[in-house]
Amino acid sequence: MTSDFQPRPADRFTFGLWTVGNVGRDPFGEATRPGFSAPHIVQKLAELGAYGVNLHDNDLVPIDASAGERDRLVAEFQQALSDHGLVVPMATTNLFSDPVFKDGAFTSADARVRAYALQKTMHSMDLGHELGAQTYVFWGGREGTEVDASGKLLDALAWFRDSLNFLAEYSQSQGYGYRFALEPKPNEPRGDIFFPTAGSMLGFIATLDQPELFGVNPEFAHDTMAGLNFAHAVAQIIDAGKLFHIDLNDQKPGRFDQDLRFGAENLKTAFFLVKLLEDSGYDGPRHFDAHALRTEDEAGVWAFARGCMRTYLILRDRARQFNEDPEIQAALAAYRVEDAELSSLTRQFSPENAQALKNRTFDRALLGQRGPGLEHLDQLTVELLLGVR
Ligand code: GLT
Ligand code: MN
Ligand code: MN
Repeated sequence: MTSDFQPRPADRFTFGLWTVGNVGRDPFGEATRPGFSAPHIVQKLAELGAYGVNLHDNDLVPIDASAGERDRLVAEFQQALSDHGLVVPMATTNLFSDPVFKDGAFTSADARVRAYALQKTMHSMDLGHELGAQTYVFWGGREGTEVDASGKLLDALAWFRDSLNFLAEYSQSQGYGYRFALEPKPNEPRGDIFFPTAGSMLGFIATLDQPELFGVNPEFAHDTMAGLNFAHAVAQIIDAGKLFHIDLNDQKPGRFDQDLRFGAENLKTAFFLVKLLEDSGYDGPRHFDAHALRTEDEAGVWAFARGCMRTYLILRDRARQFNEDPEIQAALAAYRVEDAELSSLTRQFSPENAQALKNRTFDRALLGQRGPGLEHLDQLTVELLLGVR
């Protein structure tokens, strides 16, 4: 392993066109920097050592583009990808910017809007396939409500399910072979977004016609906005075999959606997340769904992008160090108490195991007295992160 923390394509770092292309607009202020052309983004990301670039349909092709304009933009993008050796692992649809989607896309109460959302997504899936994407993300930014007087809560779930079932079959009928990754978020831009957490997505996936085609695209900032522990959410998704993609960034809890540079805010959670991803053998893209601060110019945008990747690599190296540190490993070993005989009783139910367990006497007071050593273990972790181990 090299320790220069220089990103390389083998690290599988990706950015969305919309991330480094973010122009710094917010609800109170106009753009603070110009956008970049897609070929320019491809060139810069390749120079920085990224592996790929992801996109919404309208990041590349304006919603009102003519067929000729579309073909020209796609061709220029493809040329840049091949010139600079970048791939497009993931594609998605913009179902949130245009006013037509102001009250939802797949969950709009207007059947015409729902049909248009399906049509737009099929065109976008065609584009993604043309560019080589194998993962298709659904982030339902407008799928939600401000007022539940709409009375559509149960209908919305059914409409969303019908849409995903339809699109999964479309992918198969076209031979696209997409895997779909559903992205939860609790709120913003809607007051309440449907499927606010990873757990709710996992529950919903089980109700689809072909659940094996669907997984989750969790985002660090989205769980953090809700005050949740992102590493815990990702662990549950991995346990379910559903980590199809991941959006890395950072966020202060309880704030508006900040999409900060990865590791900018919650370094410890970022460390445990990177350790979890690396230890679990996750081999998908590490996608940064973040953007440079609104204060920044173009140099700041590329400093942001480089920073996301470097921080990941540094944390990956710290995770390796954690796994190799004898004192930390000793503290971890001391934390766990194994008992082969008891484990053989609790691993699987049988009437005999149940009876043996009921007959057993436990010294509850003694068990309750044990100090597990977590203060020591956590301080060792902090010192490792601070670079003094
Ligand atoms: C938008 C959102 C992200 C989603 C993107 C995919 S678009 O930037 O904030 O969380 O992942 O649609
Ligand atoms: Mn995201
Ligand atoms: Mn976000």
